[in-house]
Amino acid sequence: MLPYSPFCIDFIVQWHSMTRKPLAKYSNRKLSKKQKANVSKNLQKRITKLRRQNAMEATVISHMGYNIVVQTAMNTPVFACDWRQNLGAICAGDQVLISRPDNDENPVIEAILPRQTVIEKQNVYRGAKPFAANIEQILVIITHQPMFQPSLLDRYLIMANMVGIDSLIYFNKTDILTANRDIEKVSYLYEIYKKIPNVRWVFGSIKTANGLANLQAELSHRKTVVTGQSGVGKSTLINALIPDICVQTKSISAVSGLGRHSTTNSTLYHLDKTTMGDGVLIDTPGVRSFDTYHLTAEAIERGFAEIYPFLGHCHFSDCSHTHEKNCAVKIALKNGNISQLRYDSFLQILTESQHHEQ
Ligand SMILES: Nc1nc2c(ncn2[C@@H]2O[C@H](COP(=O)(O)OP(=O)(O)O)[C@@H](O)[C@H]2O)c(=O)[nH]1
Ligand SMILES: [Mg+2]
Ligand SMILES: [Zn+2]
Repeated sequence: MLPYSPFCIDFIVQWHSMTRKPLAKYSNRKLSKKQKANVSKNLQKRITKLRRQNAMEATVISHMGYNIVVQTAMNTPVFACDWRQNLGAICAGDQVLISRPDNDENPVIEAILPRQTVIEKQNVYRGAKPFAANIEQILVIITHQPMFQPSLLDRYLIMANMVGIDSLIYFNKTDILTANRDIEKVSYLYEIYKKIPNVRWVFGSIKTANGLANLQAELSHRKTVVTGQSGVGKSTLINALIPDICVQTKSISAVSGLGRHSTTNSTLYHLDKTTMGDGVLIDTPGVRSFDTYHLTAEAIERGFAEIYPFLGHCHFSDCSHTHEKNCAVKIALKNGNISQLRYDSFLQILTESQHHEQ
C-alpha cells in the first residue's frame, strides 16, 4: 500500500526511519595512517596561522572555470576567488579560509577547512573528484514517469551509507500516478524500500504542491545535496523550493566572469528562508548516477543496510550467499526479512566490483 491514496491526494504520510548510526568513513586516497596524521597536523598549523592573520572564513557556492565563487555569510554578496594550487579540488559546500591581497586582485583561497562529509564522483581517467562537501543528507528524486530503476536507487543508498549521510527519497508526480499498473509497481517497490534503515520517504506533486510542506520540513535547516534522473522534476522542484533562484543564479554568473551560469557544476543555493530557515541545497547537474564498481565489498555490504546484519552469520566464513548451506542471507531471504529484489541487486553489485578488481 502506498502511504497516500491516489484518489485522495491530500492525504500524504511520510515514513520515518530509525536515526542512523555514524559509519566509518572510506577514502579513495591511499595514504598511510602516519601520513594522514601529518596532513591533518600540518593543515591544523596552517589554519591556526591563517586565522591569526585574520583570514576570512567563507562557504564555496560554486567552482566555475577559473573562478571559485564564495560567500562569507547568508544574505551577503557572493564574490569570486583565486586559489592556491596545492589545495586539491575545491567544491560547493566547502568551508575555506581566504586572504585579501593588497592590490585589487581577487581574494585567494588559502586553505580548505576539514570536511565533515564529501561526495565524490569517480572518473575512470582522473580518479575521484569531489562535488559536494559538508552535506547532511541526499535528496533523491524519483517518479513513475520515467519509472525509477531500483538498481540506481541502490547505488545512491550505498553512496549515502559510505559518506555517512541520510537518504531522503522524494517520489514526485503523484498527481499523475493514477494507472493501476503504475500504482501497483510503485506500491510494490515502496513496500521493499520503506523497510531499509536510514531511508525516509516523502510522496508528493510539485505541480499541485501536495506534499510540499512535508518536503520543506525535511529540508529545513539542513544541508542537502539533490540528485535524480533526468525528467523526474528536479528543475521544477528547485524553482518551487527556492523562489529567488534566478536572483541567486544571476549573482553567481555575474561574479564568475563566465557570463552565463554553467549547467554542469554543482552549486549551493539558499532555500526559501521563511519555510526552511538556513537550509541549503546543492544542485549537481553534472551527476546523475553513482558508479559502484570501484568500491570494496565491505562498502557495498554496508550499503545494503537490511542485509548487512546477516553477514558474518553464515556457516562458511567465505560464503558467497548463492548456493551454500546454512547461509544466513538466504535464510533471511526465505523468511521474508530480505526481499528478492534487493538480494539480486546485492549480488549483482558485488559481482561487478569483484570483476573490476581482477
Ligand atoms: N504531472 C507532473 N509533472 C511534473 C511534476 N513535476 C515536474 N513535472 C514535469 O516533468 C517534466 C520534467 O521536469 P523537469 O523539472 O524539467 O525535470 P528534470 O529533468 O529532473 O530537471 C516537465 O515537463 C515538468 O513540467 C509534477 O509534480 N507533476
Ligand atoms: Mg532539469
Ligand atoms: Zn551466506
